[in-house]
Amino acid sequence: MNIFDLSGKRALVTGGTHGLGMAMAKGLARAGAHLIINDISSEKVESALKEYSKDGMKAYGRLFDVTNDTDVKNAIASIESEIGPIDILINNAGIIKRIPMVDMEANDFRQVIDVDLIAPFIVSKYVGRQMIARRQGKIINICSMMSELGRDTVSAYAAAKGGLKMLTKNMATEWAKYNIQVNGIGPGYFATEQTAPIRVNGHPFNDFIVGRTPAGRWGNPEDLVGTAVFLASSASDFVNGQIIYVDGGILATIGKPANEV
Ligand code: NAP
Ligand code: GCO
Repeated sequence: MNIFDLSGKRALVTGGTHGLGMAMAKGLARAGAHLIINDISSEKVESALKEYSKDGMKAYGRLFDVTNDTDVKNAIASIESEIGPIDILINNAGIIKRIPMVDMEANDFRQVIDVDLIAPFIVSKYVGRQMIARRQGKIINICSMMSELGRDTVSAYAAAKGGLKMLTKNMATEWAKYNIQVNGIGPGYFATEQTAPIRVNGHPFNDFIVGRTPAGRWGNPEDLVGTAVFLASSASDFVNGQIIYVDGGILATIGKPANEV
């Protein structure tokens, strides 16, 4: 019996058209799941669907803004009626704004909180109602190092990801009794579009992160697949309210001086 088998399961991945979302979605598909991929850009949904089908993966595309309550409510209802029950939800969609707090406009702060914290609440609410009725489900919230650590210029992001960690624990508290497992993944620093501006060769942050990470490298999106499949499968049926950090050891260490070998 393969407790990591996801055959016949349907997985909704928000922001699943590229980056970490696509890598985790492909991992779930390789374990047998059918995919529903969301984004706000129709071009990105179309090109992502071509890539999934090229890899022989069954994927449906759904265009909706995860921050728009009515959009989400209608999208979940149409997915459940046209495609089928959602067994797995990955709240992956996210944005970041790197602005010193003293220079940050309240609306910029609000926008980050909207996408990175309020949207996981909204999407989980409508998917959760169906999972509660079916007495089963898996929800995975994509947290961050900023769920635990602060960093210059990312105040809104840290506030959102810190909040998402606690939302994950509270969702587990409310829904575990319905056989719904809610957990989080906290990626370290991964090579995606989101980190491209700080991952430039010679950029001080790039060298800092490579030195600050005991593994001595940036994460590859595929490094998240094992943890995503574990938290989406029956292998984690008694795991609830946990944040699994996949960070190459960043949170395990105080780090070392740059010139120390
Ligand atoms: P990314 O490449 O920027 O992907 C983010 C995805 O979210 C994109 O598909 C984006 O769509 C989508 N999105 C943004 N706003 C949306 C909205 N309102 N409605 C629907 N979709 C929306 O970022 P990533 O690096 O893959 O990150 C994915 C998740 O992991 C994020 O939550 C991020 O905070 C988290 N994370 C990333 C890292 C890292 O090192 N990369 C580390 C820790 C945590 P568009 O492209 O169309 O805007
Ligand atoms: C940043 C990065 C981080 C990563 C990630 C770390 O500017 O510090 O973008 O926020 O995306 O969240 O775990």
